[in-house]
Amino acid sequence: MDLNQLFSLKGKTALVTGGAYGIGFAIAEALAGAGAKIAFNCRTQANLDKALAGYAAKGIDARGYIADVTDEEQVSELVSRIEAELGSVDILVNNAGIIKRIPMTEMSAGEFRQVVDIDLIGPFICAKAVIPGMLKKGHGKIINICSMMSELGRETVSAYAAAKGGLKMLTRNICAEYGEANIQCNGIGPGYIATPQTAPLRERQPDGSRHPFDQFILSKTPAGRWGDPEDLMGPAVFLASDASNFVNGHILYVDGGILAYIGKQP
Ligand code: NAP
Ligand code: GCO
Repeated sequence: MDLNQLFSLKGKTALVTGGAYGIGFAIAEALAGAGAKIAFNCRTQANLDKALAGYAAKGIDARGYIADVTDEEQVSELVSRIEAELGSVDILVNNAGIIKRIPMTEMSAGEFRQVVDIDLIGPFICAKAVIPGMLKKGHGKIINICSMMSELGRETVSAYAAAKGGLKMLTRNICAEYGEANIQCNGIGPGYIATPQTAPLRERQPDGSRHPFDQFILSKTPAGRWGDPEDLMGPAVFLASDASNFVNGHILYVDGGILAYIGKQP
């Protein structure tokens, strides 16, 4: 077996939702490095333009599209445009996501619904849009970006945890429903990663000290550091490649050991 071939994505078309920056951008860069053609979407032209410049600076000819993952029509149009320009989607990374950190009793149902719409229903809509093409081709890879909150609760993130817990089970259900068609659906569960989404949790205090949550996470992470988006590049290539053809319904946690650790004694 040629190991290089096993991990190669040459000739494959990948769609990374929310690939304008953060984890999505790093995963798209990794898939491009393994040979895939890259498509990504986000909601604003400004982020799209900035991302295209970022990809170009890395020598990646990514195609960017404005599409909201919660809008079935926009996603259907997105997938059709990718098919016309790059070929049908072989690899879908459901990465687009938001979080709202609000105590449950202060969170409106609308705010809860918005998080679930983007973080859980969006991945459903995108998977539903690409699976027909994967069935025609006789293969496909779907990677859902889950979270520590797929396993653990924490104060103020009820909607996010509910959505990410649901995304873990959606991953398993797509595996159950389409495994026989040679479609593998797995999840990546990042730990605490330094991106714009977690920037508020890492802000330096007025006295220059670390944010209390920053200190907390360091005490809960055996690796003793926050993750970088780059830490997710290898796991993403693995789950997008033939190297994982018998891995299905699995959530691969890339968390520096958080889920295995009770936490450093104060
Ligand atoms: P981020 O920096 O906030 O980036 C989120 C991306 O999603 C942006 O490109 C954003 O672009 C896009 N997006 C948001 N809502 C969208 C929508 N409705 N339709 C299309 N695109 C949308 O977040 P991140 O930290 O990179 O996280 C990426 C994923 O990893 C999320 O699912 C997050 O829950 C998950 N995750 C993050 C961490 C972490 O510690 N950072 C850990 C575990 C899991 P626009 O705003 O321009 O649309
Ligand atoms: C939070 C963080 C986390 C991370 C990630 C952990 O407020 O607790 O934003 O939710 O984003 O999901 O895996």
